[in-house]
Amino acid sequence: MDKIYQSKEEFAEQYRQHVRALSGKEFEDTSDIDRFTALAKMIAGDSRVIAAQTDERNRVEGKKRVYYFSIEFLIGRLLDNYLLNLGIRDLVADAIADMGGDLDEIERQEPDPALGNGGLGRLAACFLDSMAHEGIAGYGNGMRYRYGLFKQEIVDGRQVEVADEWLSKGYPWEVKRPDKAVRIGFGGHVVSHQEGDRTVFSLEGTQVGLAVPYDIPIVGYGGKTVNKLRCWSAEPIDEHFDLDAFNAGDYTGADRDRANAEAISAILYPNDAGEHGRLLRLKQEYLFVAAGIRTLLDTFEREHGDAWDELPRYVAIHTNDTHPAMCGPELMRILMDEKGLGWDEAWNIVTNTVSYTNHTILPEALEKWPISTFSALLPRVYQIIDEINRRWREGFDMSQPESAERLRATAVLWDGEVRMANLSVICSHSVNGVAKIHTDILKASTLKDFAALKPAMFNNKTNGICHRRFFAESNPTYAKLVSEAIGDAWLDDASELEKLTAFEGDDSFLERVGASKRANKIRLAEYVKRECGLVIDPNTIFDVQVKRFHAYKRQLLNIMKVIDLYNRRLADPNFKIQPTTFIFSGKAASSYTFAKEVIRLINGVANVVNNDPRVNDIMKVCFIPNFRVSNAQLIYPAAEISEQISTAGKEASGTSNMKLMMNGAITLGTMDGANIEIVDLAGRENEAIFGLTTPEVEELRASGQYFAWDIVNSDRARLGRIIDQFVDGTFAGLSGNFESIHHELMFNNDYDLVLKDFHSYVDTWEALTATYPNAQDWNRRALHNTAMSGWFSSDRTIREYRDEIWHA
Ligand code: NBG
Repeated sequence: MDKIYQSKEEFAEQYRQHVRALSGKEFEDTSDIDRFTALAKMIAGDSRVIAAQTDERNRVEGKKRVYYFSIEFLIGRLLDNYLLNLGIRDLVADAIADMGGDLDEIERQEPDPALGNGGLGRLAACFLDSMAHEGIAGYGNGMRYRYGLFKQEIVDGRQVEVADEWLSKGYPWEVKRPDKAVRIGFGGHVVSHQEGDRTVFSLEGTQVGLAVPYDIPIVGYGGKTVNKLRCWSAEPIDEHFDLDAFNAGDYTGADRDRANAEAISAILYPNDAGEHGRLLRLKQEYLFVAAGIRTLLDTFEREHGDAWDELPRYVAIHTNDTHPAMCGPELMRILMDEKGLGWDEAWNIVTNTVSYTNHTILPEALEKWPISTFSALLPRVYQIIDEINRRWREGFDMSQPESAERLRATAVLWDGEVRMANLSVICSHSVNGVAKIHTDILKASTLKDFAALKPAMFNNKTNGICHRRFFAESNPTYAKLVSEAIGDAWLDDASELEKLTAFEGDDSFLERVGASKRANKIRLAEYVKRECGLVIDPNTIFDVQVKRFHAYKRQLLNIMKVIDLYNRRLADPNFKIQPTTFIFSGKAASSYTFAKEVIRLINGVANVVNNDPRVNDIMKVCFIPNFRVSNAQLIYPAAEISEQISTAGKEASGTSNMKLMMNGAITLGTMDGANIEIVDLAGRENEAIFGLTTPEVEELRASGQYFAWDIVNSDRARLGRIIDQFVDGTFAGLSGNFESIHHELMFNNDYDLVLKDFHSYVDTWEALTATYPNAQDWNRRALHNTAMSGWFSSDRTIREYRDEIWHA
């Protein structure tokens, strides 16, 4: 690797200069935040030099450019990651130590931009890293929200949402590019005129706003490729500051235009947000799509002139879920209305350029917009969608018995709504799911009619994770051990990790694996002490479930297990529980009442269990507030049990399962999402699998023979007790009982089959934890999981996208 700094002296001299230029002070007199800002700006500057070289190389080689459109990018902190990717982390740490500073402390100053909700946004960020590592000319195209996902505080056990001011201290990685701003029109009406035999459409009377880009460098491991993430911010077109209003004391009125325009990029939508503010969401979707499409066409035109037929050869547009679904129609609009192409020619280009990843089968998450809203906001785009829909229907073979149903299922416009998933499929040449089972379900059910019509376009790309961030960077003690054993080629090529299997019989190595886990548990315990004032014991098993809160993810099942263990221990002091700390973390969408109640329940149970001297040396419940990339990186390395307990068939893939596996946790999970592939790779004997399978869930639901009351009545002693405790005051100390949870299970007939899987889950947990005292064997399974986890590197996933979808 060519390094940008050859010695720590060289680095230190430059760094001192940067600190001076930025703060006007000597390094010794600056605060850590000044030190961070100067260092990040310096590395960002260095990265931009490499970015320019990358651009030049791409241009000379005529590389295909991949534009990854995603309304979320959860990039996390960048400094440590970039130092690692540039191969200078140790050099910089040493140099700063010599200067009397502390790199870790400096790194902690970095804001953790919450520009995403969960797995989907983090996946997009892992993909950026891997595209840069693989030398792909890959560009992220997203939104720059002024307020990211809310900060979660816990008050009386409840989730309270607080605005996340991640930009308040500035963000040194980004550069604003006002020269690259794009005008975006909303509203207005479509007019047409004839040019020869061509009807030309245009918009009149639109309200125009500006999309202004901020670029963040994406530094690939090896330091050869630096790509770019471009995030768009909304601004008014010109300053309409009303001085008269201001002078009359109407300060808000004076700046109304700015406030209205900026509202579009003010907040990130939580993913279950429901109806409110939906118009704004649609504006966001159009803004980043239209701005991104404009930019990529400008670049193409600079390099290839008006050879539009060549677009699919030089450009791939990937749509991450349905939020960028307007990529197809918007590209049609520009090719036809501005570049003068006919429909068929433009359509051919669009469908060979655009591809789509589906991330969920949950019907409530498949976006739909009322036609009335959509057509008023985006009349020309709507008109094109209408024509796409018309042609789709026209081309339909109606002769088959299933044709009518198939047309209903695949139409873009139906029942007064625009169906974004169908639009995404129809505009694409490739549709992929994110784990084997998920793709199978898409083909067999969610998108089965498309799969019947166009089987070849469906393919699977099992998700992956950036192993450099989530292993090398997050778990330095374990990473060091691994590199001592097998060298450090695994940073570049995660499949190298498999060489660790040679150490599964090496007792002293296994002991060191255990020691590194212990060090990580101590590190997490210190964080928990600092953040929540709770003391947790690193000698206990760390049992971890960290992810968004959602009914199907069944955090409820997990906490019911804790209640059950607690009850049984109180009833019988000889009942043996392997001492365990039950760790939860995650946010619930602000409008998702049930998920928020589960958070409150977990904290209610924690309040009882943690304060009960009869049990609190063997069990503790710990809810870590405000789950985000930065604290996730402390949690995964400390985990010993990875809870992946969704109702089978519901979790498209999951990615925390992969991160936890790589860090040596054993999966306690259902046969769902990528858990299935974890089992395939590491062997069922090295995980703990329980519960109904997807076909069993489907069969049970279809049978109409599932009765929650029967299950509870068949086990009054344990299940019945827990159900009663939701409402009898046992856990009500912080903020009351949990009627809605009781109601969901008993009167809503337990949609997520929590009761059904309860015994199998608790039994499997008990069997798994009973093996914990045999530390060597536990460590062996942990090591085996790490060794087999290399396939889950997002480098592998991205190579599959590159070869099989983007052909880049
Ligand atoms: C989520 C799925 C996860 C999956 C991630 C990334 C959405 C809509 N879907 O199972 O629930 O791991 O996407 O693919 O956020």
